[in-house]
Amino acid sequence: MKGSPPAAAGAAPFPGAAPAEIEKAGRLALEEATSVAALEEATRLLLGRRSQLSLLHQELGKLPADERKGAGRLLNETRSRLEQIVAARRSELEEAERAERLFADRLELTEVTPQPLSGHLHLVTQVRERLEDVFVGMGYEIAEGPEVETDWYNFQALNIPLDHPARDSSDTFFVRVPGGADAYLLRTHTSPVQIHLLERGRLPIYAVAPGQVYRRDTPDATHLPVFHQIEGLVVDRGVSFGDLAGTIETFVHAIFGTGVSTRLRPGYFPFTEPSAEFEITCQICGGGGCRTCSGTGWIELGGCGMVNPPVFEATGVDPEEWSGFAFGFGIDRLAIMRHGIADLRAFVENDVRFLRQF
Ligand code: 2U9
Repeated sequence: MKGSPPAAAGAAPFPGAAPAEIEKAGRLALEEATSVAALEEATRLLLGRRSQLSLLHQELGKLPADERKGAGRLLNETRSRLEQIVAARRSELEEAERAERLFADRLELTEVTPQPLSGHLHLVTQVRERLEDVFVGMGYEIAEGPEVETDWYNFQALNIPLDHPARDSSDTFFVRVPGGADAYLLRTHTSPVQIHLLERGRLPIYAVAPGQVYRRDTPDATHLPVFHQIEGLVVDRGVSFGDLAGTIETFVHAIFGTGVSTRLRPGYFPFTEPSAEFEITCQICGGGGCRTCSGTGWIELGGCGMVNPPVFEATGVDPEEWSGFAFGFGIDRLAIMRHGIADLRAFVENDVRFLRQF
């Protein structure tokens, strides 16, 4: 601490502590004060009405007249030096306390830079791409087609009779196109894509058609009005039902692992004959039997069969020369089976807490 040097202890005429000693002790006390409050207390003791310095001042009158003036000056100078030190120390301590208060009152304004949220593909898209990879690996091409179709491609060419319940307006979304034909609709399956392929006439065909399809269903745990299918079509010379069974087993192993078995049960579809439903080992119980598989140990994945000759005839393919098989299943349904998801609606609710798990 800066300040004037202590006054030399003159031959002061005071009894008790001389002003020089008071000043020395006072400087020390002022330096040791570490807060404004402590400084005020030290100042009160040092310079206050009942301080030694004030008492000495009161004693001045008792001194002989010729000493009084010098002694008075000595006391005043001592007081004034100490007051300077108090002022300097006060501004130091006030500044320190202000800084401390500011620090304590500061607002935490540190900006937290959010991690950029990196999006990812929806689970259904991931499963679709995985399926595409598996089939491409088996030598299939990926085929796509329009989602708005005509009655011909969605029903007639597939041998679906006029009175088939699937044609009912309670099952199919019909589309009114201004100035267009009446019979536009949202495809109810991806089968029209294969009709386009057959009509194109470039044989043999090894293709899968994945995509979005539409049915007038009320959403519930196992139904969505917009869902995803993948259908396969193979047309070649001498294609057999055994080829179909082997193909199904191959892709089921690729998707679910070789520990999962497949089996076929008789079924019926207008576009395939014979037709079958294919089942895989229940993914919940591993085949032991549970509520999900009604105790059978098997769970249905999709349908399949040999292409029905009327479909070949409708598309200009000679059924005497060519034979083929087809299969189809729901991608969303496969995804919930693979990932143990209880309710299909989770796929369209867009709750990121659900979506980011996959
Ligand atoms: C052509 C010839 C035959 C495609 C097939 C199925 C059996 C089938 C359903 C499973 C569940 C659709 O998602 S799902 O509702 N599909 O059971 N689909 S055979 O047969 C075809 C397709 C096109 C020209």
